[in-house]
Amino acid sequence: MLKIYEFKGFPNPARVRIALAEKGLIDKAEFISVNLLEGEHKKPEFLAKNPAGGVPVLELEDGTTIAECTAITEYLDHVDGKPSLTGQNPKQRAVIGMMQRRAEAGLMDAVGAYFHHATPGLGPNIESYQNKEWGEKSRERAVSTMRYLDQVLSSQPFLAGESFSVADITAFAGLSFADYVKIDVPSDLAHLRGWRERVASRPSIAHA
Ligand code: GTS
Repeated sequence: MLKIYEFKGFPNPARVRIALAEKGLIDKAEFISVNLLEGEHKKPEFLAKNPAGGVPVLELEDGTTIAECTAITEYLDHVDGKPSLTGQNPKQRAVIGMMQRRAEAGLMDAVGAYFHHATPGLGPNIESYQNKEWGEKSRERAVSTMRYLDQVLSSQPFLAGESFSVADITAFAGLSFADYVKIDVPSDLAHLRGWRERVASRPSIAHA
């Protein structure tokens, strides 16, 4: 059994739930809730699993703990020897890795910085340092990344080319996070909106 420490409904755990569903592994996973609002992720027991104090974390049967959605997805994608989300040859792997990182830094992490710095975030007990200016700057970065992704999608169906990949998972979860914090997708970004509808219709998204 794969143990996944997470908090259901939150954007980074959603990335791993989608990857699990894409790989047909949802039934092989046991989900263990770590209540972020009550600060469970800051307790020593959890910090021993992920010193960064964040979810999700994958724990393997031998006790190995793997944090970071990209690393978890890499593991899940290769466990059956048939990678479908992270690329099958050097060029695909490189392009997917590049687009994944652009979506992660420019959208998911930027929306996260807005949430933690320019809104109440996880509440006063968890948000011990807030920098509103950085939060607002990060909001701008998120919107400019939406514009960039729209441009990429003007000439190809998915962020890394012809096939759905982990880059699409990251961007999709990033847009859900943006919805939650009320950062709108600008109405003129038709390619991004069309892509979002296509991705939303994948069965794996229902597991997010
Ligand atoms: N880069 C990490 C990954 O890929 O897993 C991000 C992990 C992360 O920031 N998780 C958030 C968290 O645990 C949860 S989410 O709201 O982003 O989904 N945050 C705890 C905190 O104290 O900020």
